[in-house]
Amino acid sequence: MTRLLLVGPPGAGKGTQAAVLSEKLSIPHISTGDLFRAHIDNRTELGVSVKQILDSGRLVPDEVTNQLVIERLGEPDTDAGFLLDGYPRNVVQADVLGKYLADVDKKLDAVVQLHVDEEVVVGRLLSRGRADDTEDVIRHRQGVYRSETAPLLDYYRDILVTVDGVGGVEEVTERVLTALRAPDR
Ligand code: B4P
Repeated sequence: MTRLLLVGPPGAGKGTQAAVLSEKLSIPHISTGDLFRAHIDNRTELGVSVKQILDSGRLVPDEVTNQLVIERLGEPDTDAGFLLDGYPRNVVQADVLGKYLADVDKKLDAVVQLHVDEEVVVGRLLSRGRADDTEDVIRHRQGVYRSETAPLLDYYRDILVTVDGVGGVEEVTERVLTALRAPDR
């Protein structure tokens, strides 16, 4: 059983790596970004309320995000483990996750940081072209990452595994798997 978090700036390749890793490790991939975008596409009440937030690159309020994730973690497929991608994104969310896991007598195995320099991720996102991939919004999301999410690297320092996220997709996946298997971890 493997319980993992994937952390990195927007465009680091979290979604890309999570899709491959969840298949290789046979654990569900839970992406808060994907959950929000599915609500937006289906025009649910939640989707309507978060669309502007995603389009502007701000974070969705913690209560909304926490509830969505905790509900998802309550589904039976997570008994096999899980790979959380894009959550937690700040220390408040990390505290809520930690409390939830402690209540159900579970703990995280590792937090994988995909390390990619800001100029590289900005270039990647500009060529992806999602609705929230305009240069201003991308720069704003990088700022949110630095102020809100980067403190998690220290928060999780005891189980943090840092991997270079620059290179081909398969190459990066191999680096993550090798780092997770390292005996001194
Ligand atoms: P996310 O969906 O998490 O999106 P992201 O951080 O922009 O992208 P990611 O790092 O997954 O990059 P990807 O693999 O796609 O968040 C979107 C928004 O949702 C947030 O701004 C926020 O509003 C909201 N949100 C999400 N979670 C939240 C939370 N917990 N709390 C509050 N709000 C939340 O890769 C990017 C590009 O790079 C792709 O084009 C890809 O093809 C390319 N790429 C990937 N790997 C590559 C490689 N090795 N080499 C070259 N290109 C590569």
